[in-house]
Amino acid sequence: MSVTSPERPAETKTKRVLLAAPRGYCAGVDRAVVAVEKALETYGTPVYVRKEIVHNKHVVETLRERGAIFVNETDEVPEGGRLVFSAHGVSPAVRASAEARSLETIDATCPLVTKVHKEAVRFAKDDYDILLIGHTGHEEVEGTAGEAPDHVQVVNSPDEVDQVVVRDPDKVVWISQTTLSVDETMETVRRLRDKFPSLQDPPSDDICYATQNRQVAVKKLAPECELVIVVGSANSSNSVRLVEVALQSGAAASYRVDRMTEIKEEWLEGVTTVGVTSGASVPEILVQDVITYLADHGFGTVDEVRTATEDLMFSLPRELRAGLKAAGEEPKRPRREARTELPLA
Ligand code: 0O3
Ligand code: SF4
Repeated sequence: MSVTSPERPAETKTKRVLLAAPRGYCAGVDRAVVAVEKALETYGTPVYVRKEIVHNKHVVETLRERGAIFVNETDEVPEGGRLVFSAHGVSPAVRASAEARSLETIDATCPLVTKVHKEAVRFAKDDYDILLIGHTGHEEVEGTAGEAPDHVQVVNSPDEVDQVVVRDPDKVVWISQTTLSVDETMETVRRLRDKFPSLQDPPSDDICYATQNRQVAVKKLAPECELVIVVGSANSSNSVRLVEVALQSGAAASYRVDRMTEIKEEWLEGVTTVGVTSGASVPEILVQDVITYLADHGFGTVDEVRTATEDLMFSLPRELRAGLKAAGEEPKRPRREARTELPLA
């Protein structure tokens, strides 16, 4: 005897978005972007910016439209011109060349990057071999290494540890770029310590709070997602790391997009849960565009996955505060982004 069960519609799962929090702008990026905006408002054009103020296409394009002129080096700025140093920091050699051209500089280096510079200076003074974990060619690494070029060597990844040679294995310290993968960095440190048991740790975490918080949030949501979309530019180290973290934490797929228009419809095929986050240099509006796109494609439910709350805010660069005061302006400022944690209904 055969029993036929009545036809039942296939179970339909609700398509949803898990939205990471914290995500997007950190305190150092907020300060740097506001610094350029305020410099333009206070002094008018031209305001030159060395390198991208932060590694985000949209931010750079927007500031360029407002009159900022982005240059690669100080020698592209006319003598006596006004130059903003990017959030990633600069080496003493760059400062010296700006001074030699009598440039009016505004230093938008994130204070947490400056902290790492100071560590490099201090350990070099004590004649340590300094192993800087970071990516060769990244502006932050160039700036930090430039503080003590005779003492610093860059270690790009755990696999590079085998090649590291130091003068005295009992006088070695590691420091790092602020925007690395925490897990990969710890693996590099583990291998370094196997090789140099007396390896000294930096006085405090060099991978900053914002980088860590964004990775923790992605780790939490990724196991539930078939897809994680990370908003951020290709040259943004911390954004690229978020894709890696999502994949390592269980997301079936993860892609980085600069903006909503880069999302491919085929990514959504068979997907029920999409995770969304953004790097520390990414304006919230770009994330909201992604949320709107997903809602238009049936992902109307948005649940926030919050793992930390951030309220850190840095004061504007000293030179700019002085300039604002001289111009009779209040140097205090609101945070640039009034953050919307969830899309407006
Ligand atoms: O260092 P990274 O490439 O991640 O730079 P972003 O994307 O501009 O993010 C801000 C980080 C920063 C300015 C240095 O820590
Ligand atoms: Fe500063 Fe961290 Fe933001 Fe870099 S990611 S600008 S170190 S707060």
